[in-house]
Amino acid sequence: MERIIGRKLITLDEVDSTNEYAKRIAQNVPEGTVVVAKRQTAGRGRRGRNWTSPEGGLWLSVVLKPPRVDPRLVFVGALAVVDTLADFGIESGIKWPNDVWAGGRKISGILTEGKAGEYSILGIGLNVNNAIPEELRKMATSMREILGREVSLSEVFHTLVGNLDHWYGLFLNGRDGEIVSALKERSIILGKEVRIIDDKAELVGRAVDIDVDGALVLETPGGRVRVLHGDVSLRFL
Ligand code: BT5
Repeated sequence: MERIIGRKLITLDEVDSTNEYAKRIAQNVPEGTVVVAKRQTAGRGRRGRNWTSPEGGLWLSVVLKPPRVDPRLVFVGALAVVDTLADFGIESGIKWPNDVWAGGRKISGILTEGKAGEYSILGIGLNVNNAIPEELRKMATSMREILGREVSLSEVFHTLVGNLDHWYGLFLNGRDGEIVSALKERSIILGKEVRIIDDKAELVGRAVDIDVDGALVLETPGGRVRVLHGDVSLRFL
């Protein structure tokens, strides 16, 4: 099958945010265009949070034009990151909905954004050889820190692009069941007590399942509750 992800590559030394750049060009480039930058001056997480993006890490965004807007697109990114880390000998797991953790700390975060009917941007930040700032050391790690040596950023990049192509291919073919079951296998939260936080409410319960729509199923004192991702944050208790 013809590759989609990486058909066109845009490499930058510096940018505000690869997601912002990708949004600016989305309408004029083919699906699968990858924007990658050595450093971001205004890298972003969800809800306007900062994403620290010094040189040495992998900061990229993919322009996608899927036939439907689907919150499960974020899983395509998370699964591709987990496979990439495995290809470099690092065991990792997914903290639903958008984090990848290794050695008990966050090594990667995914940010999907889009305009219905036009494009979706899949942004991925992966700490590779970059330094982790002091204030994040307790909660963040990098491939270099785990392996005890630097790895080739371009090898990591090409491996990730290949893995993204694989999982996006399944997504396009409607194989959501496989995507969600892979996500469950690699999940680090199932069976754990968690707290879900969004603008309006907080919910505490045991994470018992991720259903086929990608929603997290929590067992709470008041019964089972489905949490659709959108904009929620999850903390371990
Ligand atoms: C995320 O948000 O985890 C999504 C991060 C997406 C970053 C990529 S890089 C390429 C593309 N361009 C962008 O501008 N963004 C995407 P969230 O779940 O909201 O987590 C944000 C939190 O992670 C911050 O509040 C920090 O606590 C922490 N953090 C910041 N920088 C980090 C880093 N380099 N490594 C690990 N954790 C970090």
